[in-house]
Amino acid sequence: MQTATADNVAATRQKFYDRLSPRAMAPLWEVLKGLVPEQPKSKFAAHVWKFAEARPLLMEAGDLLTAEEAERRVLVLENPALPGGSRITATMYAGYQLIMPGEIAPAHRHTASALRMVLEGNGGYTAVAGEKTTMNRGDLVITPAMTWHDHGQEEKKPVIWVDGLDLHTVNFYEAAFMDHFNDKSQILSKPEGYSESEFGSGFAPMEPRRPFGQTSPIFNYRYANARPALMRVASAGAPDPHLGHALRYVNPQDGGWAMPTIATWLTHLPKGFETQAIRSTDGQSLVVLEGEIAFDIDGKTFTAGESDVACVPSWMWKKMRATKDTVVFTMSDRSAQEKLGIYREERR
Ligand code: 1HN
Repeated sequence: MQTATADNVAATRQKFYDRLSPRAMAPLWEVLKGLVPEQPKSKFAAHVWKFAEARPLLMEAGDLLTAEEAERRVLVLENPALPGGSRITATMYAGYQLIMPGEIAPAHRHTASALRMVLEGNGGYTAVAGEKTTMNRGDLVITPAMTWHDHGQEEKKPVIWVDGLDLHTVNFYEAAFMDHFNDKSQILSKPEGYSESEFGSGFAPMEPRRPFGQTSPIFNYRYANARPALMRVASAGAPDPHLGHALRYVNPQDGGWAMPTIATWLTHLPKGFETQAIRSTDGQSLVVLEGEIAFDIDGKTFTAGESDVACVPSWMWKKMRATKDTVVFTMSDRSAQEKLGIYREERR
């Protein structure tokens, strides 16, 4: 009898809902719990992409089509929980990109901001906003929103890097624009190293200028500077129990993150060091530059070696153990979350 009554109630409510939907309305109480979870439960999976598997496939792609045909010849790192989504985490796109000798990836610009973590530089270059920079392993090269950029290689070896873009954030806001330049390469207006000299050597222009808005005016954070800095800092004290020895890339104009939507930092873990468990609301992607790491992500284990890429979705407990002296680059949506006031972390 009671069940019949419950069925009755359900049927009555459903009839009511059926009158709402043609009018583009819905009852909040049926969906509230899903809309406002008690804590984050990521739809994405932790994963590691092995460079040893990716590189031969990338070289095969090099035979299949030119960089010009492809516009960008990239193997997208797809989170295995969302095939076809072109996402590594909830908000970020990442991929391994290849430029073959003599190629140019033609100049374009878009609202999404990009970064490149260089794996094989070999004399290749990126040009951003009228300035060229030569790429070497470990360099962090930034393409601020809406700046012209093209890549090329005039030497005889391939160039490979990891791309990271905030494009799912931009697309979420339905705010994306893109333009193609009327030539393969943009016009260079500054000598190589100009931005680094003007903004990144303890100097700034006399008249304050923010050429890229909230994004750093330095667009190549060279590993040749970053690595010795990290190692010197590491040599002078014990690693942080949760972070290891970590330094973040800064915008010299305000001391904040180098990019408004993508936080970037470099971590050194000495061989044998294991971090304590930490979880945070940002979706992280890590590129191992040196050594090897054993990850424990929410109880699952993964290992990542040189040039491998790992992703750690939001709010999963993370521990890292260095099986060799290790340097890791991390990119995440933390800087965007901090600006929105929603970033949180917890440490054990
Ligand atoms: C892009 O502009 C690049 O410039 C790489 O190298 C990957 C993925 C989606 C949209 C634009 C690049 C990209 C991209």
